Amino acid sequence: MNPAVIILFGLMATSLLLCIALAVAWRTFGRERHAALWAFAFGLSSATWTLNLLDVWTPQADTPITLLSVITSISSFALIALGFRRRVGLPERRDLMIAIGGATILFAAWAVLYSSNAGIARALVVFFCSGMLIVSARSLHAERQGSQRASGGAAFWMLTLFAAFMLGLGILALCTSTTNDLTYQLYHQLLLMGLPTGLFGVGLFAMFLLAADLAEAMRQVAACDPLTAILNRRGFEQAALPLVAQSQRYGRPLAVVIADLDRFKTINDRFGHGVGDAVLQCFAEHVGGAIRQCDLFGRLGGEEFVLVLPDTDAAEAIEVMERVRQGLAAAVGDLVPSAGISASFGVAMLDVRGDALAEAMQRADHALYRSKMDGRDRITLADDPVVAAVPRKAAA
Ligand code: GH3
Ligand code: MG
Ligand code: MG
Repeated sequence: MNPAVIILFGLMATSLLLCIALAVAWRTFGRERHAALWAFAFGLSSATWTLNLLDVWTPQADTPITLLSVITSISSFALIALGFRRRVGLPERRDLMIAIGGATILFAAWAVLYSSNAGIARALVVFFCSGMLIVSARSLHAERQGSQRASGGAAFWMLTLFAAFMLGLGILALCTSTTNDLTYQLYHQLLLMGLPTGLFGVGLFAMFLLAADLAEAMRQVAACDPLTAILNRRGFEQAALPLVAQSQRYGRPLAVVIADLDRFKTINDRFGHGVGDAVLQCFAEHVGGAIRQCDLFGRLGGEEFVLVLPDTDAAEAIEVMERVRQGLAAAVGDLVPSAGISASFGVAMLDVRGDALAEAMQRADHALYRSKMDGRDRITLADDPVVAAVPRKAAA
């Protein structure tokens, strides 16, 4: 059998398998649109190889098959780029892509039908594909710059290399005219070696990105409290580790606060569990609005919350919590009568000489216990009697 047929059949089957794998990933990984776009792209890529296979078998139908394979390969690379842009939430610019893709197809068709130099048609298609790979790589670059979801480092470099390869191939294609010259032979061999490798790489990295995005989403779900949408104990403890390490490394102060709503059971009993839930959400929002972006805030469970305030000494931590305490009734608003809601706080400073977070949290918890014992609605600093015992009634 003709070796070209064997190679093309292998490429057609591989693209089809990637198309099926991406379609399955689309179905099982939450039906993300970019997964569907990538599945379509590899379906079209498989169609391109099938057309090339037909081209080898039926040399008499050369021109229509060439034109069709131009259309499928251009559409396939455009869909890959659209998928990458959509994945990171960039505007798809579909109109622009259709305009550039359509113009490339028209020019390539003109070159195939009317120009004596077939190299122009080849170069146009290869340049378009290279452009789409650059668009895809730029999307990953934007993601690496602007978000925590940066799983695409290797994919970025792979796409960039593939784009550079296609750019070089396009320049080489411009120098080809007949299929007999030496430049064409070189172009063809490089195309056969590089294009399948690159496409296979794109398919593999697309699958990897879908899996990595899913893993990231699962990590976020596992670290998040569903009721208040803030960190849960596990998420908080993980996120606090680097802050604690930094504080100990540079000897900077770090405050740990434990907050507990007072007589919350009574709120549930009097107003119902639904209102209790709403109060918890309001409290989380209220605290979230009072702290800085660099502060960490989580729910330990029930009506108990925890904060880590980096670069904050005890007086500053107490000041922030005092603002939270005093503004609580207004924040909870219409949910429960303002007299019925208050919170107690325990504040502890991390010992930068080697305290573990758990130890600081334990001391903050003891301080909280003292706040409760002393009448609630107050802030207590660990290892120190009441520092800011300002019951609301007295303050008013
Ligand atoms: P104290 O002032 O001593 O802290 O009293 P308390 O009533 O706040 O504390 P206690 O530990 O006796 O009760 C906590 C209540 O919080 C009991 C539980 O039903 C309620 N609770 C725990 N988790 C949730 C929740 O997710 N939603 C609601 N609505 N209530 C919750
Ligand atoms: Mg309580
Ligand atoms: Mg409690």
